[in-house]
Amino acid sequence: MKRKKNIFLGSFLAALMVLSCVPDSSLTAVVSAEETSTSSSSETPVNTNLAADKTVTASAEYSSMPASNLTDDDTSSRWSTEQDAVQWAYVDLGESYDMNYFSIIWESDSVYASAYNIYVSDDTEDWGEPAASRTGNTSGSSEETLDAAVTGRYVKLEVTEMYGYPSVSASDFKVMLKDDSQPVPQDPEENVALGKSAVASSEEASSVTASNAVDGDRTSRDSRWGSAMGDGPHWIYVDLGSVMDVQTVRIYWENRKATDYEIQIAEELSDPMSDEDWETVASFTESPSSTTDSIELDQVYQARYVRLYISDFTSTDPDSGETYNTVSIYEMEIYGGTPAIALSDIGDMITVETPSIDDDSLTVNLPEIEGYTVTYNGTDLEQVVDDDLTIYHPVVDKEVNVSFKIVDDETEEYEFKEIAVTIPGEN
Ligand SMILES: [Ca+2]
Ligand SMILES: [Ca+2]
Repeated sequence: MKRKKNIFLGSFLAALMVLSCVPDSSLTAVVSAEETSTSSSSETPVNTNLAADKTVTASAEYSSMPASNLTDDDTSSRWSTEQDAVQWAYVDLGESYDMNYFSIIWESDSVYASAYNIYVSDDTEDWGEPAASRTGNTSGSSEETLDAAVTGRYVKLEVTEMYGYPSVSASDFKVMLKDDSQPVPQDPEENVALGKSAVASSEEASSVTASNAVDGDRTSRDSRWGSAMGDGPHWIYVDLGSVMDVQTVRIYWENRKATDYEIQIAEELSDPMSDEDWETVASFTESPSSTTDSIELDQVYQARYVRLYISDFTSTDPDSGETYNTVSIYEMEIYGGTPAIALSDIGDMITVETPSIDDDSLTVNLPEIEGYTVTYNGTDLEQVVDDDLTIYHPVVDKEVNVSFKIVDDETEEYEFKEIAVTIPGEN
């Protein structure tokens, strides 16, 4: 184990001594030399799991429970040795980092290591003395916080005694440089709009307030924001509480009525708020292609406020044909990155247009999303709507279930989605 030296105090004293006897130019040289020599340890990101997705080498591992399960950020997968203690696993962080915190989630609350050591080293031969040692543990999860940070590339978890079951097993191992004075970094896949405050230009009724757009419910009609009756513009914005990364905005529209709308951002708002406060980062002059409207911005923006500004919309719903002069969304989500979309969410983007008696073919709208393939998969009544979407009008109205297959191109995972549609009869 290598203790981190108190470098900053050292360089400050050195600078003071130099300052008293030489011109300013020399001082600069001395300070930059010190900075260079300490650069490797100053780059450790704080409050970040340094072990995430890093390579793990273990003394033993069961084939279906490899040691890589320790660093996959998934507590449902675990490393198991199927061998008794003493066993170990070490993580290669890729480069040398400072660290002062370790956490381990063991197999369960009844199967855990009662004694273990954690070593930190820059090589895998000489581990030195443990950075942390524990005996008498009685918990399914363990945390170790050091008084002073240590530095190294390799971090070894050594289990010397198990409780509950003899073979060594754990589901998660995290390594961090914790600094409570610094904010926890934003998770790019977290919806940072969830539960934040939202403000709208108007609300149709007290049951469809702006806050319904950030309550986490994307599908319930009674958990939506609806504008007042009347032409636009209408808008709704979310206050994230502080300036955050913004790259993806997902709007879950009640219907596809908006025909001209923008995503706008602001770092701060005037009092009273003005249209001048807002910068437009995405704009659309057609209806969204699906009610789930995933808008990926051209870069990561910094913003505290994110606004959906709807300049214009049609009062008639292009899918159902119903006319109602408001615009409405179920939910607005904001992400710092570009998280994957759940297959079920893509299924929700498919729409089937209700045919009239004159239509001889069924119109389906399939979302086009990079990395996913959505295909029409037939119906449960091929004599009414066949494989080519041809309609054979029945004698009386018939409800047909139209099936779609949604595939994640990379993982080849798939899901089916069925949408019921009524085919008008001849009579
Ligand atoms: Ca795991
Ligand atoms: Ca909602």
